[in-house]
Amino acid sequence: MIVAKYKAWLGLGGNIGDPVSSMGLALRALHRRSDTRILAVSNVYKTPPWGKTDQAWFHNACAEVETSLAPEALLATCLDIEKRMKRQRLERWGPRIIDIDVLAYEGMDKFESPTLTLPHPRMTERAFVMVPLADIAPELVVSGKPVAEWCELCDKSGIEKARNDAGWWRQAGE
Ligand code: PH2
Ligand code: MG
Ligand code: MG
Repeated sequence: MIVAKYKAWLGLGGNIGDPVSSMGLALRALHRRSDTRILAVSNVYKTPPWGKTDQAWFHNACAEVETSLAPEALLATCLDIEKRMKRQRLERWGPRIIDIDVLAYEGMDKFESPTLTLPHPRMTERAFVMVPLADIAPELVVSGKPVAEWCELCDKSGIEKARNDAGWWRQAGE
């Protein structure tokens, strides 16, 4: 059977525990699935908290995946991984061990359902999304502009590169 495959872009982040190893764990869980594989992963950035500022700094990264899951099924898969990693949802924009967001999906310039909005709301204003996304998809057009251009327009103050080894998300020996 021929299964259609699409590219999608994910944003990952966290500010409790060891977010870099949590993001690695989440990416490996996606890569192990037969319906999804990781094509590219950004550097990791340390980023000031956005929205709710009285909390620890985050680590953020983005990934490009190839998947046969439809957008909502991909989101459900990401949320299931968050749940298995014991993410607790206490307050909007509050501290979390892992957050996995579907940012964009090939061929879906605009998509709105009860569970998912694409592109991810406000992503183009958020440097913690656009800086890592520009590492792996500078030419991807989101809301009418390439990611690299949105990235130029963002307030990047405070953002620092934390990991730039391409395989940071893999486990030793993999
Ligand atoms: N996620 C949020 C709210 N604020 N700030 C940073 N720096 N990084 C995040 O991933 C983040 C945030 C809600 O998802
Ligand atoms: Mg989320
Ligand atoms: Mg989020």
